[in-house]
Amino acid sequence: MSEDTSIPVRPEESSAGSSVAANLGRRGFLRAGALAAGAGAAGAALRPVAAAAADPANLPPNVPPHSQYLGPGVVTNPYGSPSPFEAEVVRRNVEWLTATTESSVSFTPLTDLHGFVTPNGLHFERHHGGIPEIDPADHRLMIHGLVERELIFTMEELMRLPPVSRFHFIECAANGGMEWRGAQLNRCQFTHGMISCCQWTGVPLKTLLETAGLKPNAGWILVEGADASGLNRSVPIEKALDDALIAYAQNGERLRPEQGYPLRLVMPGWEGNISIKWLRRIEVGDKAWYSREETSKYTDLLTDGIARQFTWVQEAKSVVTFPAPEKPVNGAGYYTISGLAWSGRGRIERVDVSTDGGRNWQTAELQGPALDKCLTRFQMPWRWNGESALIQSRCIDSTGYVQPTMTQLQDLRGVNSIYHNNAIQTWLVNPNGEVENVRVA
Ligand SMILES: Nc1nc2c(c(=O)[nH]1)N[C@H]1C(S)=C(S)[C@@H](COP(=O)(O)O)O[C@H]1N2
Ligand SMILES: [Mo]
Repeated sequence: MSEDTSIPVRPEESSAGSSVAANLGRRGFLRAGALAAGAGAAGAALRPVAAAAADPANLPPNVPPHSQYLGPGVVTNPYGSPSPFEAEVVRRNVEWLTATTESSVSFTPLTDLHGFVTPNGLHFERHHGGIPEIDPADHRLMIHGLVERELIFTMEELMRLPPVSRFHFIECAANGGMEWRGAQLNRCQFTHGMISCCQWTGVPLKTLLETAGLKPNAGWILVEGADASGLNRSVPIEKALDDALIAYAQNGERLRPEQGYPLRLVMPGWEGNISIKWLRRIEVGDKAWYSREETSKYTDLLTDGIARQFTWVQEAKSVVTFPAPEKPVNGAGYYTISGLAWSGRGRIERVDVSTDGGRNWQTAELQGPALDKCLTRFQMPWRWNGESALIQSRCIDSTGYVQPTMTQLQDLRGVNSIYHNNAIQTWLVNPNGEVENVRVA
């Protein structure tokens, strides 16, 4: 019985043994908590909810209460939610980054994910005017401009068309934007969490444009959202006719309001800004519109004072998700280094991992499938000797492009950029197991 404390505890379960692990974990949290203390709400969100130590009363040979009594029945929780023991696995924001929460970002907890799919409730969010509440019965998608037939689709009409389902990541161009001048945020969630990956279901944009009939001089489209920001971007017709998707579902269910319910554009491999949420209008034209989001924003100021423009593609990038600042190492011994890699130009071909700051590299195993413009999980066995280690990953995509170091990136781009930081990340593992965001190259 769980009340029977007379049953001896096995030595390895003794409080001395488990408190080391618990303290290590707690130190890891405290460190992240100290960073986030300056970050207001994020500090509160980082406090651990439960100690990791086991209750000896629930361990063999005892029979724990959950094996002795009936649990709640079906539809106790009609939609379903994660175990209360997973309460720390949530999106987080960094309060000082933005002036309001309506025009802000929340980050995916990458270090708590498995495989390559992001659960819908953990997909990162980037809104410019908050989340509109849209009744699908009231939503329309309009196609006009240089077309033979101007069209207005209801959701019901769109959902009668043959759908496709494809796995793709969406990454904000500003992912890692705070790290250009050196290591800043001590949590992988904040350095890399503006990326998520879902199976998106919808209609190829090509189908809709062909139904409308493109005029011969159609060269660009403008895509626009129905939120208060009315966000809009220009897209060359070649990409629009290639793999652009008008999506109404993610990971098997209708889009979440945060992801653009009832309809969004998914522009595979391109900066997230172009994947317009709450999509209401597509105008076909013969040139780009040069909107706010492709002039004042989403351009990259170089050292000579000239800004790069229309830098659509998210170049190949990777990050180790274990170990990481929020996932410390618990004593010398056997571990599996794990992480995620992706490329906006194709598939991930190879990922190399270094434990000595990039001096020596070993090829990691790709968990597979390694899909086009999709997150790919990699892993490598690691025996930690308890000494300081500098963990890095470097990916190569199907075009042969190799993920650069920050020095290589800055040689090309300077330090004025916010967007398109795809540099190699370094995590310093300290002898006490704590892990820190550092810059070595
Ligand atoms: N209508 C509209 N679409 C939008 C935005 C927005 O604010 N309004 N944000 C864009 C940006 S900057 C990004 S990175 C992605 C984020 O998609 P997510 O919130 O589903 O992660 O949506 C893009 N689409
Ligand atoms: Mo973005």
